[in-house]
Amino acid sequence: MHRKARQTAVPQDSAANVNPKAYPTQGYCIFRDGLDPDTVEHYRASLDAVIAARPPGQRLEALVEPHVRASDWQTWLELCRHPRLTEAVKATVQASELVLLSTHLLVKPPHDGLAVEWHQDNTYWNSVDGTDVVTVWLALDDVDLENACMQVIPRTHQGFQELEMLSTHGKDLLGVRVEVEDNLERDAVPIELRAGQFSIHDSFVIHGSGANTSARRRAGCTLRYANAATVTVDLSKHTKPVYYVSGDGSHLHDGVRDIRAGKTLPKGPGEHRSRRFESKG
Ligand SMILES: O=C(O)CCC(=O)C(=O)O
Repeated sequence: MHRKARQTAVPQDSAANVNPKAYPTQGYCIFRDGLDPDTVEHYRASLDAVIAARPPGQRLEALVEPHVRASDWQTWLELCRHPRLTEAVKATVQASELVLLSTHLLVKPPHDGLAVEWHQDNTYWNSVDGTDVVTVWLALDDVDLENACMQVIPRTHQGFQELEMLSTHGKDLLGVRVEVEDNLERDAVPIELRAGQFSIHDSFVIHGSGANTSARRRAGCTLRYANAATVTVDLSKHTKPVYYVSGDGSHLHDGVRDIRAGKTLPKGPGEHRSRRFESKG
């Protein structure tokens, strides 16, 4: 599974440069004009602090919800409402009402970074009802096939089918996978990015990544957003706070935290009630 590493420069002008207009058909798009270098450096330093503070033995792939769990959670919550990201999501899903559902620092250490088998994201979120849900994959390191960047199989979101999840019984991050035939796997596109660049993918598109056997770390931050006008979130089942990051207030529901531009961040980070990934030692 997954295309193997090759030595390559990050392509700036290739089939992987899908723009937001193509998102509805392709199921993903790329933003080369990402965060500015100072902001990226700021987040790389915050990532180093999160890594240094993690419990002994915790895997780097398991650094979930930094906007709730990190000691500098405000830094990560600011990222969730960073205008470069929220404007890109709005342009991609053609929506002005947005909520932030979750974040994850998905860091693969050199030499033994875990694979993420082919999967769809929507199948994990029983608190979320609707199809307008996307993931921003923000590169904090330069990522390419050599250090096991994410790969996407274009157009597999079409029809919004929920594929069966099978157990992997293997040493991978999720422990589950969907079946992908060879002729489909051949279409996989590596999402090669420089630090600060980002992609956006649909929650139904099939994606994953190989093990990182290279000598380079592979760090990214995923941020999941939903169109608040078309997606409902059951707050009693959602295991972390939901944040309203953009809109005119018409879809700001009770219990959702309002952090639109100009609003003061909440005094506390709220609660994270899931133990998923914690056994990954
Ligand atoms: O980081 C990866 O390789 C996979 C990321 C992923 O599965 C996701 O963002 O949904």
